[in-house]
Amino acid sequence: MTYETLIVETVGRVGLIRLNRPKALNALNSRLAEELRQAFAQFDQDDDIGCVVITGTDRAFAAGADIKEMAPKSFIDTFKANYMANWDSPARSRKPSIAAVAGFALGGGCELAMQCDLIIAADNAKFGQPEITLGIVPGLGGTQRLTRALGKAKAMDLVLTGRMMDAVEAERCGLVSRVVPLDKLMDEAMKAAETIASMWLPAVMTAKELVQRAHELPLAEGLRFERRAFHAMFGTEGQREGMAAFLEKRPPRFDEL
Ligand code: CO8
Repeated sequence: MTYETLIVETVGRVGLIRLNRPKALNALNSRLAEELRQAFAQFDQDDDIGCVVITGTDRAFAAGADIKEMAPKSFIDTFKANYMANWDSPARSRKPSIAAVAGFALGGGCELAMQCDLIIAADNAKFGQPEITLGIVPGLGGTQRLTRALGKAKAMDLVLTGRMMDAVEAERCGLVSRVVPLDKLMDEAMKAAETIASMWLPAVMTAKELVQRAHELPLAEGLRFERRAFHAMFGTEGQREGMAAFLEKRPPRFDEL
């Protein structure tokens, strides 16, 4: 598969996707969304991939959906094509993903990062939902995932004013799991991805699904669902190997299962 808007590679058990439209600050267009769908599908099907990292450049993770592509569209164009309905590859993927964010993560860029399971930010990262300044509203989770992640006060502030917040504020309010110096960003993200990818994949996929459900289910249902998944783990070779390794004081050999 040849990609035009992405650079896609495999590093050990980690799938690495670099957004590659640097002249447009990695603005997300339909081509890029389709290529992301294909890259995620490829990694999802590959048993040797345990985690995916998405990143951009030092200047921009992604400065939003491509305004040049969007500007001429009418309501009927977007409605008939169900525009952006398939721009949710990281959220759909059953494998975990990490957004390694440097520079701008705005609009669709912030929404793409939020679809990933962890955001690791460089100290120059800037997050925001500036759609309101373009006369529109967020369309891919900027009012929904952001509000669940940060709460109403901060989400309203960002969505209604369109202002940007820096990495320190983003970490303080829970959008970002770690902030690191720019020159350490990829090391940190790849190390985290390698750690995740070294675990037993079915347990990792189940853990991701459980945390995702926490946003969707009432607490009692979520707890029941979690307990059932926990019970199911005892029918797996991952549980046998993980616990045997602990008792035998050796590292688990999940890669041999
Ligand atoms: N779309 C298209 N081109 C862009 C975008 C964009 N979102 N952002 C930057 N560019 C282009 C500029 O047009 C410019 O190109 P050119 O050199 O050909 O004029 C180039 O990138 C460099 O940009 P600037 O010269 O503007 O760079 P500055 O450092 O002066 O400013 C900013 C950087 C602040 C990031 C500025 O470019 C900016 O404000 N960009 C737009 C940010 C924005 O409004 N984003 C939200 C877009 S709407 C949206 O995302 C809706 C999401 C819906 C769901 C999406 C699902 C994934």
